[in-house]
Amino acid sequence: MTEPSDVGAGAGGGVPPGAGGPAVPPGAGGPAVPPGAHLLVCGGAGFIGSCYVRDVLGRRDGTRITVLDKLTYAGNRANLTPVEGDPEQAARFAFVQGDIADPAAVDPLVAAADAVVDFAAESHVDRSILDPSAFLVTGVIGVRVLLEAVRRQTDLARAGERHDADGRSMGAPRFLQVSTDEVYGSVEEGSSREGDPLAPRSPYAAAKAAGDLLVGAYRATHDLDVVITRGANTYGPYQHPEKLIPLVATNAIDEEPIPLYGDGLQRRDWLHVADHAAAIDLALRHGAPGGVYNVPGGTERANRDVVAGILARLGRPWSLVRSVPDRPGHDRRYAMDGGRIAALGWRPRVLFEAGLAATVDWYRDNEAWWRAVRDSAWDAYYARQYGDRLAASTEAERPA
Ligand code: NAD
Ligand code: TDX
Repeated sequence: MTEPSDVGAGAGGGVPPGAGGPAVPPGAGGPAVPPGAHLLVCGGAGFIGSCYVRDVLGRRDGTRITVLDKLTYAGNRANLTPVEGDPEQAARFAFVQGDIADPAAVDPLVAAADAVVDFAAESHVDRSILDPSAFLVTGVIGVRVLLEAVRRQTDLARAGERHDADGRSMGAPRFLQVSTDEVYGSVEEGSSREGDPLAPRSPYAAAKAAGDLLVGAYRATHDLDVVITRGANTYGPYQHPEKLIPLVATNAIDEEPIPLYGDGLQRRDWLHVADHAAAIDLALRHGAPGGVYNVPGGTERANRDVVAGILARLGRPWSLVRSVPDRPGHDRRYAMDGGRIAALGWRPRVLFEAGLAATVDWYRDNEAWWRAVRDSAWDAYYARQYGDRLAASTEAERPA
């Protein structure tokens, strides 16, 4: 049965069940994407994508992964070193540097894949405020290029003309778009459900919402086998130091000022990266065709309290924290209902306080990783984003 929170049928409507896709609804049989499948993982050298690749290949269930990644400032081959340094995993892994907005790069890779998981995006809200161009190229044109490739392969499969390199028949590829809680906009109270209207408020969130709408359009128009996940604020090892938790940890290690936007009472729902990756994999394999799945962390915290927790772990004083002018259009709160992903059998496993402590320890123990990321381009970004703000900063009020 369809549900109002599925994509592709207009506001609030249901979606007819997929006619040609290989996917089955949860509980109705085997997984839509079985172990041993060949996955194309776009954006797999980034923070969440690389965790997904490490975790899925680490299961050693025969799954093969090809990563397509442009290696923007946020993409980092070092995030995949654990995979490439393990001969058994390396044999099931391939890396292609390329752009999801480039059909010449995308088409042959989608042709060889059983499923496509799209993590590729420009992912930092502050950078989208400075310059949204790349957000739109990747988030709109790039998603369209992927969907067009999936559409062509779906047409071939429906005609019985899709084959692998050994001539074996292949079904239509499933496409999973990794989206975000930010598409719902700021949620003053309660929690967003999958069927709620999209109300993005930053250029980043608007680009992500546009991607979601395109996925829905290709579902409605071409009956593609698509799934969307909308994850909460994610944290853990290998996150680029531009984001709040690693920024605070790395600045605190160096005893540098820590910029806290506005009053620091904005609230985020924190989700450990391993839990996020597990939810994406579950939705890929067992999600309903056309299904949308919120992935909440279940751990709502004010920014100020998160910062205090990091400082306590590192034994650094609150006096490092500076209240800086607020982010324009700053969303006050995100919160999502997670009933649908829970019904598939997912629960977050990492408790926030334990996950935060382990993450801070990882940054303390892996300085070489983040110091290499903080190159001259980082210095230029940091000066542009924080120079004037820190100059105008005031003492930040301590949490109670
Ligand atoms: P990230 O910035 O760490 O990684 C993005 C990756 O995509 C990088 O490896 C980058 O090189 C690659 N990329 C960017 N543009 C590309 C293009 N045009 N073609 C190919 N590769 C390209 O981001 P992340 O935090 O790992 O986020 C991954 C996905 O999850 C994004 O779609 C993001 O919107 C979504 N998301 C992130 C969070 C979060 O808190 N970080 C929460 C919910 C959803
Ligand atoms: O220097 C800072 N000071 C500060 O107070 C930074 C970088 C952030 N903040 C605040 C802004 C937010 O309220 O901390 C909160 C978290 O900020 P980010 O780490 O930039 O994340 P956010 O804007 O909430 O978006 C994140 O979660 C949803 C990811 O970056 C997105 O990719 C994801 O979709």
